[in-house]
Amino acid sequence: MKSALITGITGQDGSYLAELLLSKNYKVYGLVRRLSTPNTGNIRHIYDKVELISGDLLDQGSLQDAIRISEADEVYNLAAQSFVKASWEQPVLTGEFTALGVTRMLEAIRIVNPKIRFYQASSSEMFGKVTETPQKETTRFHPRSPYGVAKVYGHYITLNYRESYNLFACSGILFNHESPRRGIEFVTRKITHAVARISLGKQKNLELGSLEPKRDWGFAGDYVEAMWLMLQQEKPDDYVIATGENHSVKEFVELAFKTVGIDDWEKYVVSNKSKYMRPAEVDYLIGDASKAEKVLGWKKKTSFKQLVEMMVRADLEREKSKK
Ligand code: NAP
Ligand code: G4F
Repeated sequence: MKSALITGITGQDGSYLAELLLSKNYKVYGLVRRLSTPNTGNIRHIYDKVELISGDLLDQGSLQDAIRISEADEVYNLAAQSFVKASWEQPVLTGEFTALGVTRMLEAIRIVNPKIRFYQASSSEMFGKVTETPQKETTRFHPRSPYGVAKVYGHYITLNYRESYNLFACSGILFNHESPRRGIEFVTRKITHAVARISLGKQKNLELGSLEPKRDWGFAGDYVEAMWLMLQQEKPDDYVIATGENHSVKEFVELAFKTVGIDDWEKYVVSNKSKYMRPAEVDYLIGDASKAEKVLGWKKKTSFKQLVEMMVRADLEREKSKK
């Protein structure tokens, strides 16, 4: 039986990855930071099947302990301060979690067991102000946020430990991926949550920033499969994971309202650009995942339409079941 340690198991991706690894008969450990009120909603359904270890990306010793306790064959480093907008409000903390946290984990692996296979959650945010379309593994990085800069550091330190210490360390450059388990502050979930509430008469309107930015949005459940595949190869490498199509925030809004039978969505949506403006915006992302398709045999399974409908329906169910 293989053993895996997931940092960020309580987040969106961590919960889907834990499900996938359990279905493959792994012993699954999750690193969780101490909170006064535990945040385990995303893993409630598998709570008795995974083992949680207390630790923090800020604390080197706790990472080494987690590796020792789990006797992990594979470590998936998904934990991060992952909300781009917050990275301007807390740039130093974002660097500590999202950049130096990666080095701490790599050091823990190097010291405790350098045979461990390591996955780093890199991001399309690293491409930022894009220099090439579509973006692929060789596209130059031009990050536009403290988060993006921190991810570039995490990406290169992973590559550096692979080259310096011969670690089996892979970096997945994942484009935006969403699901009903997405945090409420991200634009997709903010939209589907509001659309469900508006259709039930619980909310009057939806306030967003700019409706123009375009993202390559996929389904998180499809993307965790790619993470696992990267660690099953003969050689460690880096891969872009994306759907190869992009849509604007406006298109997402339109489709979400359409799912609940509302066509005149404009009357419910307020675009407050100044309130949600980021000091530097990423306008346009679209990925080329042909390397992953060729080498890993990975392909997206869920379309944009299916994703939006799945998220709206899940929010509708949740809202209906609330008193
Ligand atoms: P998420 O839902 O925000 O989850 C982040 C996780 O990190 C949570 O479990 C959180 O724990 C944990 N965490 C944060 N700081 C920590 C610390 N100091 N020590 C230990 N754990 C900590 O993020 P996600 O969407 O699942 O994304 C997973 C990873 O992929 C992240 O690294 C993200 O930056 C990256 N990524 C995401 C996307 C995307 O579109 N989703 C795209 C590219 C890359 P709490 O529950 O305690 O907060
Ligand atoms: O949903 P978002 O906050 O995601 P963003 O910034 O693309 O970051 C996500 O994807 C990255 C991969 O490229 C991950 F690395 C990262 O961890 C995260 O998961 O914003 C998407 C777009 C932005 O252009 C934003 O300015 O939507 C625009 N937007 C417009 N109105 C809004 C809003 N974003 C948010 N969160 N809230 C709004 O009201």
